[in-house]
Amino acid sequence: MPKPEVLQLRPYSEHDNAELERHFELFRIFEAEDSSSYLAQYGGRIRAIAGRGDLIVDRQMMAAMPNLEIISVFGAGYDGIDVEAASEAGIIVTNTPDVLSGDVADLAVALFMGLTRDIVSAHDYVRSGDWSRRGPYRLFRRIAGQRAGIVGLGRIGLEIGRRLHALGMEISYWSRMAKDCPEGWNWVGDQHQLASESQALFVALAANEDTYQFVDRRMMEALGPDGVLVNISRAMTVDEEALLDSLENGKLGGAGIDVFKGEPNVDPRFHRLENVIMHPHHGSGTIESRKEMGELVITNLKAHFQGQSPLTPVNREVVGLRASQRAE
Ligand code: 8YV
Repeated sequence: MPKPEVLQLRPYSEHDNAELERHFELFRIFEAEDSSSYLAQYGGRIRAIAGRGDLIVDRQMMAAMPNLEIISVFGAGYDGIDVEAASEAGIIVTNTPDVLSGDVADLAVALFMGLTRDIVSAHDYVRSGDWSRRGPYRLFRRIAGQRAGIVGLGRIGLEIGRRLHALGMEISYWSRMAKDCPEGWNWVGDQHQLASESQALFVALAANEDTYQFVDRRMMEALGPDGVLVNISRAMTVDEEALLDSLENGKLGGAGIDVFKGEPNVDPRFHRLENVIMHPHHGSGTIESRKEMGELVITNLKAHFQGQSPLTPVNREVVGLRASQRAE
């Protein structure tokens, strides 16, 4: 049996690359000098894409692959994919949710604790010898009893809340509608009100056109000079210009940031700030998460080509449609 043809947008881990190769005929577009002519040459053969959430697959690109059936995304986020265009063309889109939620939530909490207990500067204080020269370090605010606000209570937001609750924090959240969540968590339907009632705000939104710069200057100022903002979602969910202004002029106390506009290039204004902890978009960056993400990317593709439904579709309706067409 010939292997289904898969367009690979970027290399994966060695293990995942080998697994992909075992099951599919790979077209590694990232090795091509000119991707448009590569697509013009091979687009007609491609039946699937192995991608990543932030890598663009737009309407035009899909049109260059008339036999495309499925886009399998490595990542929970799929903001690079035009899902509407995919659905219109009957193309299934899958992602890798759940397997990384705990690890991303761990990082959110680590960034928060790193900020509130000043881990980076305190570490330098010891290492530089300042401790013996200048005496005891400054005092912090206790974490237990603080009010946490979670913006977006999806899978990752829920895991963040569970961890913060275990630390003794009060949990409130914003989402369009109240969600099924642990008892005692408080739904706040107005994001600005949530910010004004919170001491720490955790952004766990899915990135799409509705959430573009959802966390605005007003929210940052409502959070205030003693408040901290943590973003482990996507840079576009936060107004980065407003964030930098607010951190520079002290209207916002601090920020823990895993995601940046234009990453891996980071606005140099971030480099000069003392009240931030930064991380290189690595919330899912554990061996375990990445392994399970890779497995899920491949399992989704394999299931589809074996005539089954993929495990984690984003546009479920297309899967249903395809299944009913197969049954006819
Ligand atoms: C990246 C992520 O996919 O899951 C997401 O949405 O942003 C990450 O897990 C990962 O960093 C690979 O680049």
